[in-house]
Amino acid sequence: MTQFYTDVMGNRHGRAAPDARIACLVPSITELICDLGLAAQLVARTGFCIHPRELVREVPKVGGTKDVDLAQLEALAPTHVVVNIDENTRETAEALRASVPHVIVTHPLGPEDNFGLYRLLGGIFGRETEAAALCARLAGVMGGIAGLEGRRLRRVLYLIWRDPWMTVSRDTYISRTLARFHWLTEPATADARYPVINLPEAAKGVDEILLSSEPYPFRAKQVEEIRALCPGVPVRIIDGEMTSWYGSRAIEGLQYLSRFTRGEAVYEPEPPLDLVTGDSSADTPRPGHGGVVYVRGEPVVLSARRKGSVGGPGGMRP
Ligand code: B12
Repeated sequence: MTQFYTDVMGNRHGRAAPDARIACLVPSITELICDLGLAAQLVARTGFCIHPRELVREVPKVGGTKDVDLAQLEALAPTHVVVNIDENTRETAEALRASVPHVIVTHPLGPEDNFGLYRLLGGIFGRETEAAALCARLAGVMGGIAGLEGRRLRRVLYLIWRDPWMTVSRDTYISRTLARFHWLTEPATADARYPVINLPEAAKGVDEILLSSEPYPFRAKQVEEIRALCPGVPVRIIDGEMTSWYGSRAIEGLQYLSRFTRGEAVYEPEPPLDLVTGDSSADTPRPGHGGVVYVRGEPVVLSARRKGSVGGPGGMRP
């Protein structure tokens, strides 16, 4: 009997042939595909699909998550393309349906949805063992945070963009992930999944403002700017890959948040990506660790070498 795997749109996908050609337009899922042992079958990715660096380096890039070069992608003849409702546009998915046999649609909305994501891709591409191993690791980490029930509720404003200031609504992966640690994002209700806000207004009454390191590359300069706009509210940079990358990174992400929500985690900024193409640092070697780290939101200079790189977004186009 043929087995089918159903994606979030209700599309059924059979078991792929061993030589399936996979394109992935979702950065965090590209990493998952590699962690499932499928890197050799990846024929296309976006410029923002940067992990695992060594494995994706050789995979052709077909634009950004929102501006996919369809002609370039189709020329690579994928049999399967993985998209996500938040990351990609409906137009991209619909256009691809005309030429690609399988468009796999994803939309994880909380850490628990990673189990289904691992099983969906593991099932379609014959990597059940690898998917089961990831599920076991995730279950272990989620079991570890289940005992935080006594924790005090903390109200946070999580900023993802500047000019205009944007945040996340409660039904997003980021918000639901933070909620696992009893951190509730404000505002409690919003008319968009990623609402534009009036910053000083939205910060009223929150315990802390979190600046996500992506998609806007918030750095020390913006910490100062926001402290001035919202006096008295603590401001801290948080590693956006740890809060918004569903897929295999979610396991590390939950561990990071366990530490971060206890005030222990450090965010060490890397050189930012080019905001338009993701290109500038995706394939170029990054400087080693060292430089500036953030300890409880405060920049701490570890070495003089990167001191100058932290003050501003240098070369980026927000
Ligand atoms: C909100 C936001 C996010 C959110 C949500 C996802 C998203 N990308 O929209 C979060 C914080 C999770 C996020 C993460 C990332 N983001 Co972002 N993000 C934004 C932001 C600030 C606003 C976009 C927005 O308004 N989205 C909400 C609206 C458009 O989407 P929507 O209402 O949900 O509507 C869409 C869906 O409903 C979808 N849809 C509806 N029905 C269906 C059906 C199907 C089948 C599908 C597929 C889609 C679909 O189509 C609609 C139109 O896109 C923009 C910058 C900006 N100011 O525009 C960057 C931006 C989109 N992000 C970007 C990037 C690169 C990322 C990251 C890769 C991080 C990074 N390196 O910067 C990550 C990836 C995370 C991952 N898991 O892999 C880039 C894309 C660049 C490009 N040229 O393509 C932008 C433009 C920022 C930039 N650098 O300029 N991001």
